Amino acid sequence: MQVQVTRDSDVGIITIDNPPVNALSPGIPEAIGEAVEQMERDAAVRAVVLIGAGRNFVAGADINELAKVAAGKSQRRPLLLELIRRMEDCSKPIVAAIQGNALGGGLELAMGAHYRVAAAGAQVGQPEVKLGIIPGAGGTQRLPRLAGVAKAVEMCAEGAVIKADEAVKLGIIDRLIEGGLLAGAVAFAREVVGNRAPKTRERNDKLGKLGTPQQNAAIFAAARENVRKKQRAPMAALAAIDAVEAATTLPFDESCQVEQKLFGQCLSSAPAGALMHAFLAERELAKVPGIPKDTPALPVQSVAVVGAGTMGGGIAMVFANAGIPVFIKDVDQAALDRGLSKVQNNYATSVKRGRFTQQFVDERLQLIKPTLNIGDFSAVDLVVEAVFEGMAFKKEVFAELDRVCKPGAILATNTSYLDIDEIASATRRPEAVLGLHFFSPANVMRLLEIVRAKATSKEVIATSMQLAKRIGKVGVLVGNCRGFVGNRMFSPYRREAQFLVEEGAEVQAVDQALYDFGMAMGPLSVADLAGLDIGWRMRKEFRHLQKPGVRQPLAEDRLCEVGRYGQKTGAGWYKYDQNRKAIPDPEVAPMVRKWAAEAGIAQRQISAPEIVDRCIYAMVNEGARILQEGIALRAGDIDMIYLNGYGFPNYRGGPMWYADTVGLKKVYARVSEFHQQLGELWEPAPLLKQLASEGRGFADFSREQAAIV
Ligand code: T1G
Repeated sequence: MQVQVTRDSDVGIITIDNPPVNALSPGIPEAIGEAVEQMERDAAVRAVVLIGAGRNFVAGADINELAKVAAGKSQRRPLLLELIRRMEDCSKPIVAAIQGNALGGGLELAMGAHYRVAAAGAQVGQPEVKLGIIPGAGGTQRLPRLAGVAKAVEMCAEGAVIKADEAVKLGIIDRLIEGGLLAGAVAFAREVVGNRAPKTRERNDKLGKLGTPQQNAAIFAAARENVRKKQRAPMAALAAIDAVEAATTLPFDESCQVEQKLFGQCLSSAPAGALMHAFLAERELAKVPGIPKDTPALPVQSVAVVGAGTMGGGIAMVFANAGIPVFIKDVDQAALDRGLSKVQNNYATSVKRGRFTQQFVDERLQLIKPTLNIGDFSAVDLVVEAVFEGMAFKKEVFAELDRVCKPGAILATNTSYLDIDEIASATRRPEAVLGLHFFSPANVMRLLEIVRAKATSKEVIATSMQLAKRIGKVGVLVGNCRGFVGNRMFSPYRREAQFLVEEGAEVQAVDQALYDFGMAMGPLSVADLAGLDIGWRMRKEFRHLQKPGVRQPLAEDRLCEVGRYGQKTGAGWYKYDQNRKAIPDPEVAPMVRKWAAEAGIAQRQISAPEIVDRCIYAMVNEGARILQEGIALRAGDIDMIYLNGYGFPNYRGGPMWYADTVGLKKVYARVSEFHQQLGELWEPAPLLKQLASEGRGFADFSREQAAIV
């Protein structure tokens, strides 16, 4: 039974028991409603406690179900809204007893009770906006009645959760319970027998006087300005503000209808579908065919990092921040000192910005142990190598690590594109070798590509997946190929951005089009940040592998030849001032025009939509190959890489989700068009062609693959 009814003498207890988080899945609101009816009828019951089983109260509506409604595959019935009203109308006092999370519909349910008590550490919030929707069961109406208009607007528009002690101060929670929550809640319920608090929907004292909208006008204006500034797709946040505003200007029933209407509009919007996909896809990552959740993981109590450069230092910070002691090694004292001073500077900045306290930083720095002696690594559980990219050198490092480290220690490389099987071949423990590909700055970026090589053992993969969580990263398991998933797809994206400029687009127009699409930065700005010389050097190194007759990037190589490497030399696609602020450089366009003329590249006007299609579909076409080759387990895994490591807008769900929403037929047609115009780099991926002809999407394909496994 997902909803249980018991009794402690004169107090009835309703327990919601729907693991893992007591989401309000179909059947649960109905069962709570029946339990309330039963309590109302039972003459022996004088008060009621509503509690969640396990660690949480209720994490809200079931997001799997909402996603179906958002996709038009299911109908929504406002059962929760009705249930909450019914609870408020109950003649006996109902006390919601909150432990863990009361979020979204969970908080709405609790606000339908007459009282709320909470265990220390509990938290409440209306995080719906993070899913592209607004509270849909009266949250925008009842929260301002408990917490006041300003706080309710903030909570509904920004989605942040708040801790129980703050919730007490705000009036959302009536009492903190020390000791056992259920016993405390039952005792509280006895105190209020015969003295039921007013229904939340009738508590109007914190709303200001109805009919005098000007008194809250400044709050709403400021909130709107704030979300427009902070959010690139503020539709849901603005709707949340509108709904709270309605609570202050209309009678409850009417303003509830406003909420319902806005909720429905948000739920059927593209951002809602994308954001719910992102929530669910992030949780799917842990599900790896053949590696069940209970696969034994190896203990990771100490770590070592080889290489104290920007990457190595950042990686050391990641482990230290998670409380894991970490050695950091470089070849000489000067390199080590440079690396450590960068780490110290990073921490100092975090203290200045209020992200960490000085004490936290001091403790973390204690955990970072610089060394020149690889012998210090003999007892560590994991080593992450972050030396410069060169196969011969990496193999030397791994051979040495293999000699020094204890049997069973995991040896990971942070390479961005080298073959991990070959690196593993330098050791006698290929089963313990894998890629842990952090993204720069490692202490900030959430993404971690976990690269599985041929021989990597299940235990090593399971350990790495769990470790990713522990160090606060989104770990995505990928296969071994050049550039893995992220960089392999980024390369055609960047290539097309460059080609577009060579064909006549303005540098700023390319960046602006992709920024407007939602990318955190335009591709040419990213190139300047990363350094144009990296690609230039790689192209020189691998020139012998280039197929004759296939178009190669030209402009960035030429920019490098004239000393424009990007931000690091003060100029690349843009000029940079002392603060590294990009300034459009009028010298660039004529240079590129000249190079293009020499290479016989025709010039033309290029529209913003074409810029977006060229760059994004180049990425998607490569993603389709990656998916078909099994380098990524699911389309959603690719999306998680792009959302967490490449600045892809979360409200578009990731490149593969975006392609599905456009429709693969359309995407395929456009890719085919580019293929005709631009040649073999645009050959449509076979999977894209197949799915387009079958009228299916990447998500459908991934679901079917999962079913086969
Ligand atoms: N629905 C369905 N499944 C959920 C869920 C939910 N609301 N919340 C969590 N899960 C699953 C999750 O997929 C995972 O599954 C497992 O629980 C553990 O989650 C009407 C419209 C509660 C803070 O946005 O923020 O209410 O992987 O890995 O780190 O107005 O989950 O085990 O199969 O995240 O301990 C609003 C979302 C919904 C809250 C726990 N609610 N959840 O974090 O574990 S909309 C939310 C969370 C709504 C109403 C509306 C977190 C958590 P699996 P986890 P965690």
